[in-house]
Amino acid sequence: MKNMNFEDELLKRTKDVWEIVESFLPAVEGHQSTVLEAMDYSIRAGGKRLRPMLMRETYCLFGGMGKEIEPFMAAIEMIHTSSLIHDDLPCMDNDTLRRGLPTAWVKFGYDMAVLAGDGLLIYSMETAAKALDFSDRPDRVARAMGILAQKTGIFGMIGGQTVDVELAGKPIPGEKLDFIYRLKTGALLEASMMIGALLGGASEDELKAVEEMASKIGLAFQIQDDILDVTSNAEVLGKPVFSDEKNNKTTYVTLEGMEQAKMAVERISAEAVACLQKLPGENRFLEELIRMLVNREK
Ligand code: GRG
Repeated sequence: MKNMNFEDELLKRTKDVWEIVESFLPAVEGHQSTVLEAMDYSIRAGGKRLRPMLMRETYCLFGGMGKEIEPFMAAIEMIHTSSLIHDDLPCMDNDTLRRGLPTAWVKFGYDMAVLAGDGLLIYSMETAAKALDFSDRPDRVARAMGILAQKTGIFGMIGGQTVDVELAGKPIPGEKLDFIYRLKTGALLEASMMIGALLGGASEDELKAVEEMASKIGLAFQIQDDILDVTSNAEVLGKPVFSDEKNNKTTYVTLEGMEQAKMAVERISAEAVACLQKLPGENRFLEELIRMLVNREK
């Protein structure tokens, strides 16, 4: 990152990442075009594209230079978008605005939104498998697909969401909240960075270190999300504020208070940057990205 203005570079890399993701989207056509349209609408709606960006930056950190990362970048954004579609459903957070647009269920109906979430989720696996066409290490691609599935499923994001939904309206002890955050938000960030590291050629010890760093980023990211739900506004966030209060959710802010929450974000993100600095290689953009993620305003 030579003489880089971080904001400009972030814009440029976000555009590059989006072009890669977009190149893997299925055409909206055929008898099932309604569900394809709902998938397409939700993924094109915007968003920061953080997960594929973190994946690519971690891949570069370990010296990765090929194209086998690209299907995985698209896959992780598909999974993330599928989780947002389902998270907004009336049976979950019942939200009507996402990424500044009507949510998928508002636009396409409850039935099509469920199917669009399912469709994106499984199309992500079909997409990730395309990495075999670009790689001479099928063993790594197979392992990366395993990580992707595990961190998405009941031992990852879906597991965390289960506990989150079950405990809505009930008091949650700190360690359970920690479990929810590590899984529902942290797991996909872990998958993103671990897959980048694995395909980039990281050793087993390095892979573990990356998982730990990403887990910290996930925790700080979710606490910041809780903070923004109270302090920001719908125009900036592109989604409703006070969604947690509406759904009687215990969050880090309701449990520990705003000041403690802000201090936790600072502390945990500094720990994540320290983890990054212990890894071999240098990626100043990634370091700045981690700082930006947790200090973000949307
Ligand atoms: C898809 C089968 C299936 C299940 C989904 C609903 C669910 C299970 C999980 C919800 C996970 C969730 C939405 C966690 C919150 C994570 C979070 C803080 C999301 C916001 O991420 P950003 O800020 O969003 O990166 P953008 O819009 O920028 O991409």
